[in-house]
Amino acid sequence: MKKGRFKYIVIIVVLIIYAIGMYVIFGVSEKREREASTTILVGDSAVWNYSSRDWLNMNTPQLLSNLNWQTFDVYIDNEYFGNYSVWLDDKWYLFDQNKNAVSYQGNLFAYRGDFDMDILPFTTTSITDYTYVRMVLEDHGLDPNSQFTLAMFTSFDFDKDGAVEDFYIVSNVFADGFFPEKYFSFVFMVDDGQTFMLYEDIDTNSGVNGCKPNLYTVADVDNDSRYELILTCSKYSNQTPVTMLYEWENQAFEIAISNQ
Ligand SMILES: [Ca+2]
Ligand SMILES: [Ca+2]
Repeated sequence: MKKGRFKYIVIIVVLIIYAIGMYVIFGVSEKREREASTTILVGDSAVWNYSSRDWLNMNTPQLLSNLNWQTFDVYIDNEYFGNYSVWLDDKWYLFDQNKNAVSYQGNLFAYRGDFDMDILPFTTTSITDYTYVRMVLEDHGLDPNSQFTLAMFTSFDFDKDGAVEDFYIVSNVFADGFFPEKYFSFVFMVDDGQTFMLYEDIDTNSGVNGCKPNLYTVADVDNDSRYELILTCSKYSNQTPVTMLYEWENQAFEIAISNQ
């Protein structure tokens, strides 16, 4: 065989191996994402449908009543609870196979879909190290020694690189016994000393317009092997909490869908 021809064969073989490698790395997860279809219930505040890579807010009585008696995989406070039929009235009610009511307490997250959803169990604890919280407050022109009505922390390996990321949830809304000049709520992630904001709200209004954020669910809701985050923000009154689904895109959090 001539040397030149051999060289071309080697290049072609290398290109084919490269193409297969790229397909395995990117194509498979993209294909899984494209084919994934699911309906998720986030407490009583949001029902979202995902299919053909599009999110839909299921917020009409017609769409919602179609879900009655359908079975969902149900999680309470991020722990698997069981496979139950759901029925919507003033809230989601659960029923077992014999249509016996199943009571629950805590944050409900449920899905039905054509794939097994990866849902990350996590718990939050009180913040002990306020270094990054003070930095964020200062960056926003707020008193770094502010008092809080909420100061929670959790850590998990969000980007699956083998090291945990830290998540901070802080707020001073609905203060009782102290009177902040400005009301604020922040939810942010710290990865390798860098801060990435999910939610920020600052209000000079002395009223009760603010909302208290909560990191609700961490799950790969579109089956592309990367986690998404669901955040709720509760108002002072009995209004439905603002509910947002965040994707991690190009080193930043983006809202994929919200119930508002
Ligand atoms: Ca990580
Ligand atoms: Ca995902």
